[in-house]
Amino acid sequence: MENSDSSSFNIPSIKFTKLFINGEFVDSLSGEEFETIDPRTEEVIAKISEGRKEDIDVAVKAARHAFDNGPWPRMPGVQRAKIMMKWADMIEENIEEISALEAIDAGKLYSWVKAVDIPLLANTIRYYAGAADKIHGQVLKASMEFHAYTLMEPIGVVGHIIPWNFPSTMFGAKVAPSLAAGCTMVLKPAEQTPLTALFYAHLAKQAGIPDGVLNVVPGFGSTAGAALSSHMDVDKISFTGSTDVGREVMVAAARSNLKPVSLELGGKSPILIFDDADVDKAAELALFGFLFNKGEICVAGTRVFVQEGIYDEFEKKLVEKAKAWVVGDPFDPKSQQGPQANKKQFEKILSYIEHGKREGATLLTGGKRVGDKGYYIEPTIFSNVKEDMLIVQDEIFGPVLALKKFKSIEEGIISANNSKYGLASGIVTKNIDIANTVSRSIRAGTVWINCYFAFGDDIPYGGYKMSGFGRDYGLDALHKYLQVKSVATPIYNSPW
Ligand code: TXE
Repeated sequence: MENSDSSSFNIPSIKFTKLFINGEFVDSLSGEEFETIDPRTEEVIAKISEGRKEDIDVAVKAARHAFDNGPWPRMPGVQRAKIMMKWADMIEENIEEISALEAIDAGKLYSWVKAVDIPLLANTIRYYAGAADKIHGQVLKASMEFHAYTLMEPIGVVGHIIPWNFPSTMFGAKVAPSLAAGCTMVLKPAEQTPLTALFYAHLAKQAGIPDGVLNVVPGFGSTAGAALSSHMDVDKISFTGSTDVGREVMVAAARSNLKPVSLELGGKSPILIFDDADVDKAAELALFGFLFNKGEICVAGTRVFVQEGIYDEFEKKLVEKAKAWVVGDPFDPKSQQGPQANKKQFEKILSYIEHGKREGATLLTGGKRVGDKGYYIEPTIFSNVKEDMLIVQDEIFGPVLALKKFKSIEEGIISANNSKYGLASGIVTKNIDIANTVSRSIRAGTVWINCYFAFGDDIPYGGYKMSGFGRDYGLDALHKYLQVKSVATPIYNSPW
């Protein structure tokens, strides 16, 4: 592992720091602010207005009014699509500034955000814009002389709560399908990464999204987030974050107005590498699988099981590659891994690493912070792990991998499924029979065969088991924001 130099990138000034409610940037009612921190330097980037329960109330009221009386849910889908397309173009026109904001707020690689995250967000908006005029119900073959059909109606006011690891792509995954469906919404970004969501809100207004349709209220989970999930006038909550908070959100939804909830939660995804794999390619895949976005991705492949015939060679190659991986400033084009997004995360990862050492796993490489400023951590690989160790069971959400040998296909499948989570999984083999058997046996929402992180706007994505339920992306996500109304009428003057 090398440490790259810091570059002298021109950081943009921060233009938007207030709550975005009913088409305006406004101070929070309490006048309180919180700091958003640059994880490269541990210094304050900006002070952000802190939304609390009373601000959520105002935002929900604006969204309610826009839903009940405004043009958005009533306009033809093609018109919503036109506005959304314009918004997507405007996001791409501002890609450099947005990418820089994302890099300083979340410690993400600038070049990657610019090449992948922001274009993906723009395309997500376009994908759902394309669906906005294709939302329709069915004509039903009804018994007893009724003519019946279904209408697909927008679910209403949606509350979105998103995390800090993919602030832009998560924003797109939630906002785009709900906008296309004709919903109005209040989005609470993570307190660690509020900058890009506010920028998108500003552009949404310029693009023509009517006031009150998209409201963005930065704030903390226990105040603003809890107020949103327990609000009596919010019709649906879409949440991405930790499993513990997901449970709280569901309880709050049940205790208030029984609003439907979708949860995209934690993961501890397995990758099974079989004896027939190309060892070098498999090591490359596994390396990227646990180090992409510094391991701060819920589908990270953090449990890698390698069949015994190639285990030793694989381990050697993987460790070599991890040692050559470049950790450094996210604006430096040589960097492959920036700082962890925030202090809490940084400390959590280091404490898991210490725990792994104490539990008796073998530390093959890494295990320490990099430098003495910024939240940088070495790529860390443990071998000789037992499956009940915390480093094998818990989501660490950092650049930490648990490596284990397996013998038979059956043993590999049992190990892969030995987790409370079920978000994603990977299989590396040239044998179609193995690929088919294993992909049907793994209890996870996604199986990647001979690839990893194969995301797409049209590929639904979400969890089994305690990784949550409901899907982001694909038309499945659009349907989360629609509800079915059945309409029936007699065909002729029936006795009914
Ligand atoms: O998550 P939280 P944290 C996992 C990952 C990480 C751990 C903790 O393992 O290390 O969670 O991260 C809002 N009511 N993931 O503490 O708290 C909060 O403000 C309503 C996996 O940051 O779940 C933020 O907007 N909302 C994950 C969002 O929930 C509440 C991504 C997520 O924060 C709330 C992030 C409450 N009571 C973390 N408390 C993934 N699935 O990708 C907090 N929030």
